[in-house]
Amino acid sequence: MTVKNQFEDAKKEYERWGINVEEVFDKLKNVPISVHCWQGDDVGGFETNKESLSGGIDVTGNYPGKATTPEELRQDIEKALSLIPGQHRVNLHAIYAETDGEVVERDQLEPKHFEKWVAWAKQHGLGLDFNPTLFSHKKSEDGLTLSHPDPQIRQFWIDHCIASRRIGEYFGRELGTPCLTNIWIPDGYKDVPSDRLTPRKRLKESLDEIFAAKVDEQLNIDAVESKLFGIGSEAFVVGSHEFYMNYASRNNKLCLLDTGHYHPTEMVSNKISAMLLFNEKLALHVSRPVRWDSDHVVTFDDELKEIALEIVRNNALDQVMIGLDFFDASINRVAAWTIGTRNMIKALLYGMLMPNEQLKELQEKGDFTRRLALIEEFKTYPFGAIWNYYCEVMDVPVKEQWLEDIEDYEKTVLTGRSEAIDSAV
Ligand code: RNT
Ligand code: ZN
Repeated sequence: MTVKNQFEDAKKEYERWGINVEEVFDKLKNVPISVHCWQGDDVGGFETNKESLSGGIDVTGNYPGKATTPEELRQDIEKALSLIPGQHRVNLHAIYAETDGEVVERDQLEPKHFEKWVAWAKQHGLGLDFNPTLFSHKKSEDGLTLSHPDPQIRQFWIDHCIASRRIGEYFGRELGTPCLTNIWIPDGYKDVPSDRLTPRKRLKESLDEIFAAKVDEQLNIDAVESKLFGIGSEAFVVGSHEFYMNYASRNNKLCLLDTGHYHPTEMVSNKISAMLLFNEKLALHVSRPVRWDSDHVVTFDDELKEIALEIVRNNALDQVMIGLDFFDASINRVAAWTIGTRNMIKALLYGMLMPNEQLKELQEKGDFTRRLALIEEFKTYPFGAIWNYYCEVMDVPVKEQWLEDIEDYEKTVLTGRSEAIDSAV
């Protein structure tokens, strides 16, 4: 049976529940996922005076073929995007600036340092998102940035964040789609603090200064990302969830929820509806924590499906800006992007193929037996046949066929890269 025949049979089963699969495809095609560039080079970046990764995050593994230049990184992203159905966005960090070998301090970064990224994004019809980088730097060596007691260090990071918002504005203007510029800082303490209020007060003041700089809100959307703990900030993180949730709502900024930044049994899927009632928009970093904020590649697991369901059944596709955030250097990095991004899209499709209206009614009526029964039965509906056909009509490889492309790419492109490094040593 062809992919199409399997699809036709499967479609009938969903149609019995009033689910219009073609309409679902049209909807899904228009959902952009913001694909993080940093999976491609282990959050390295291309700074001339590059420091090693710090800020309480870590990448493990040394799979060969890592991108070491912007050209290689773009080539790898292109490869991954060619295997992912739909039109998406790319999420950059300030450390991915291209300064032609010149040392440009982060507070001095300008739109011109991202011209090549913009030209590339235009060429491929991609939107760009952005992040100031407040880690992997001498001025964040002690794990403090915007909440630092030293006003000069604070100012440096404030200026970097303002410069970043202007770069975001430039992306928005050039690409005709607003850029989400997300601020995440590592600030915190390894051990029990003797004062939690003062650093939080300083962070609040720093953010006020950053957002006081005028940037066109039509072109750049500001977000703030909280965290629970990091490596070296196990006891206290200044920018906690409550801190940013309040800050964002008071200041009309977006709250960004990273799925790895909560207690292990605390689920982001359960937060989405609550956030949407009080905010026009919400941003996500979809990741996969394994025992800690480990940033594993996103898999098609229950929580991913639940997140997708919450977005879909609440008609919130226009309100939730979906971004990914994982970095695994123990497997082929292009495959990591492909697996994680395809899973995110697959989960949205899964959510769209549930009889959501009927399930809501059952709950309202108090019929919890049917609610549970249907949710469980739909888990083995022929979802795979619909997904495969979606990939086919979107002109990307069906099922595991994409692996061949990656294996070929590894042989012809990535392996050559590691050899080049080896022979240089
Ligand atoms: C760190 C945050 C943050 C980073 C990226 C690189 O815990 O999740 O979003 O992963 O900015
Ligand atoms: Zn994140």
